[in-house]
Amino acid sequence: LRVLEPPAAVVHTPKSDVTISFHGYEGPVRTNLNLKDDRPKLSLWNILKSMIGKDMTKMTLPVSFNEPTSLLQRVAEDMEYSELLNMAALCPDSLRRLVLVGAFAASEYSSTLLRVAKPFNPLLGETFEYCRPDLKYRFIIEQVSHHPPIGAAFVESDYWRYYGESNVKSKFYGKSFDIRPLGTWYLELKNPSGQFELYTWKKITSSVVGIVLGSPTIDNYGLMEIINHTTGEVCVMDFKPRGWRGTNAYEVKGTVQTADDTPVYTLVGHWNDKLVARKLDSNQSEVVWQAHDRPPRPFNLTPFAISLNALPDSLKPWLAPTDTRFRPDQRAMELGQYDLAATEKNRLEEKQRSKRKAREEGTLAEWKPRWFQLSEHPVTREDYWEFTGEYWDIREQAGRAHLAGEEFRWP
Ligand code: CLR
Repeated sequence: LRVLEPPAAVVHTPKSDVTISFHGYEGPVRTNLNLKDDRPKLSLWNILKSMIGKDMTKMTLPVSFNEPTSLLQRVAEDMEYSELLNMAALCPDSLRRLVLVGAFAASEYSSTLLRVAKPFNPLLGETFEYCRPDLKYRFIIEQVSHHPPIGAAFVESDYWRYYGESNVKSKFYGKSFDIRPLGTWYLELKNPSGQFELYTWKKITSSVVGIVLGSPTIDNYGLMEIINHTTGEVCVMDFKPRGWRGTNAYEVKGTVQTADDTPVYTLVGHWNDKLVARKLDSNQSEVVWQAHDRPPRPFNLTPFAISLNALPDSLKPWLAPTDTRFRPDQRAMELGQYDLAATEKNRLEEKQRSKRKAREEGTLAEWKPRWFQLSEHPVTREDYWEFTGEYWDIREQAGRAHLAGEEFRWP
């Protein structure tokens, strides 16, 4: 087996309009938290057993079951292996591109390992942006609906755009707590001939299992189908449920096939470790994705996840006031101040409730998403949240005004 190195050519020249909004991200990337994870060890089953049949939005849990991330940031975690998309964009063979895109879609699950904790629920209109000048992409997500909770995201780079909605249905069955994502994810990839191709897929089920036995862990299972709408080629991956005694834990078995269903590659491995692509006619195989190391971190966060909530002074002038990084409850949690986190969380949720009531009573203007609008997707014809593109321009104005000592109000 040989491990695939990202080709040097990935170091491309970014378009100026992409670079412009990297302001504030000049500093080093944060990869650790100075925090002793001394949450009280409570039995999950004792807390949950009265909540069978409920969904996550109807459960009130002690804050010690939270982790210092938000659901918006959990979506940003999808970008940890964005290099796979750069590699796909440079690959002249469409089926191999699909291997790499499939590996990217599966890589999104590696960070869920050992993360039995609840991310903070975003407030309506909460946003989260994340830019990586070194990796040349920028990410933006907005909480566009509260009931049901929906986050609309848009990521762009020179060679690809990735967008979709995070909208999950959850239910506690007693034995397991299942989270079923509903939205479609879209990838527009510029291939080496300069043509944009559209790929789509839906996420599989995430589940907390082992609750009754007192050893809760995360499983991910289901069939994932990644379609290249431009060529009709498909990558199908089967994420096996952990199974009795964990025999099939983390297992992924997939194939990449032509538009007339002829398998050309197999893509197999484990979502917590690596994926190997094998070309069927030549029997050659290679590791296409390898999970990053997981050094011990508070809350079992990945170093990448820890980078998301960092708030260096250089970044403050550029951020929207709605950015997750400004949430006091989540910040308190990150600093290990769990009581403060709990009271602040209640305060914010109360405030949101009274606003919602005022809107229902007509004393407060109806709320509309600020950076996304509901549209019909030109290819799939499904409803989707279209990014208006405005966010980065306003951010630029805000940051410049701020540095010039002028007043600026985010619209
Ligand atoms: C899965 C990938 C999706 C986005 C997404 C949304 C909700 C997340 C889920 C992911 C992973 C599992 C998750 C869930 C919300 C709650 C659940 C974090 C990231 C945890 C494990 C539930 C813990 C509940 C107990 C502590 C009670 O694109």
